[in-house]
Amino acid sequence: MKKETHLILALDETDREKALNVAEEVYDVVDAIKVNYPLVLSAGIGVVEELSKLSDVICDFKIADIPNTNMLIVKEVLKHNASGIIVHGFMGGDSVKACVDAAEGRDVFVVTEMSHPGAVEFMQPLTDKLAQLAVDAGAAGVIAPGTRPERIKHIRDIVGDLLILSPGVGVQGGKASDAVSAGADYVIVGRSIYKSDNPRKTAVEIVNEIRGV
Ligand code: NUP
Repeated sequence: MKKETHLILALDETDREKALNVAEEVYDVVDAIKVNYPLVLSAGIGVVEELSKLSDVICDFKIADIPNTNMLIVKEVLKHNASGIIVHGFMGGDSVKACVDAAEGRDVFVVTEMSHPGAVEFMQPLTDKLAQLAVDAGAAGVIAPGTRPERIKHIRDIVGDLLILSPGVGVQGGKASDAVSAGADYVIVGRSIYKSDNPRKTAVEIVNEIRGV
């Protein structure tokens, strides 16, 4: 995945045509496009391959199953030309390792602590272990909360030079410059861009904010 603007678009728009229009508008100002279930369930998995013609695509499927099922999911996703995949870590090291092995060099990102308020209930007490698990399993990087920059700093101390991708910027309340200052390599932004009247202008503004750090 390139690292030019440090911005990843979260394309959760469920109208396929609108989603593709937004992607075409902003693909050259983002380093990757992240898709999640909302778009894939509405438009079909083929949308991953379509988007991959414009940009690296990360499949945010938060895989969380036994090793064999994880492996099967990753192999299916790769058939559609995804560059990366997001997995959960709480099933344990063997399940994450199965994803890393099946990814054949493509990027696997492990969620360490989610960006929404409820993540402090069950995830936060385990964040350190999940971050260490990502390192031990050979993941390319982790997902850390853009809504809590102090937690990004903390997670950076554990994961060393692994990539940190931080969602939660914009509508969820996080600030792109704060997340990057705290150690995020990329910020992930969805609604603030794809629901904007001018997605490209909004994306460029976020990129400029990041460049100011
Ligand atoms: O901790 C996380 N928080 C989060 O928002 C992990 C995620 N993968 N996400 C995803 O990032 C979320 O599912 C959505 O696709 C995107 C954020 O979108 P938005 O809040 O910027 O619209």
